[in-house]
Amino acid sequence: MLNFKNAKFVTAFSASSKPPEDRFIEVAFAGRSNAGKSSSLNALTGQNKLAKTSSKPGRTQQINFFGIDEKRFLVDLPGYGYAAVSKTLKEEWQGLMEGFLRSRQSLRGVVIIMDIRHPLKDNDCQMIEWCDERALPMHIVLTKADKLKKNQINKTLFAVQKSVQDIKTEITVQVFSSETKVGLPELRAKLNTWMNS
Ligand SMILES: Nc1nc2c(ncn2[C@@H]2O[C@H](COP(=O)(O)OP(=O)(O)O)[C@@H](O)[C@H]2O)c(=O)[nH]1
Ligand SMILES: [Mg+2]
Repeated sequence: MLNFKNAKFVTAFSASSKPPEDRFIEVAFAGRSNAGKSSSLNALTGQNKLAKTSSKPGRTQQINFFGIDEKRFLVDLPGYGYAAVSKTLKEEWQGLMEGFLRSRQSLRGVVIIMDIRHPLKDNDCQMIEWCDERALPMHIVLTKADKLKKNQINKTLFAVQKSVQDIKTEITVQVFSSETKVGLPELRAKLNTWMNS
């Protein structure tokens, strides 16, 4: 079992710098701004300040690498879909993310974080398309489940599963909450499977 509590920041790169060596094992975390990506990375690693959480969306403008051991890395992709940023900045993010997702050989899978109250927005579907085009496995994490009642949670889970059922590439869906930690063992198990194979 991987010890995610060992995770520490290693490096970052942006549109204007070079990515780190592409010869290890990586899982990327993607999601709309404010979906709860930083909080889920913090919950996963048991570190409250690993990935900055913020109620102000659109902050993370670079790709951050957190090392779990010498050859395994969690990759925090920039949040997308934040309306108040300029078109140029949006295009820059899009280019950075698309380039990374399409070409990165080290990637074993992509975790797509979605607010369970607002799943499968346009940008989420774009992510799924890029991953599907190169058969990169995906895991959708429906977070902030603590905000909904059980029947609403199940309804959304089934609806999202149904929406992605025709996708040929491996794609799984789970419920999560960084507040209550529901779904944390399931997320850990997924990452263990991806990063140990
Ligand atoms: N109730 C609840 N709030 C959450 C959860 N995850 C994140 N949040 C809140 O949602 C906001 C955005 O979270 P953050 O992790 O910074 O989102 P990011 O932009 O995707 O990295 C913050 O105010 C968090 O406290 C969750 O599981 N439950
Ligand atoms: Mg964040």
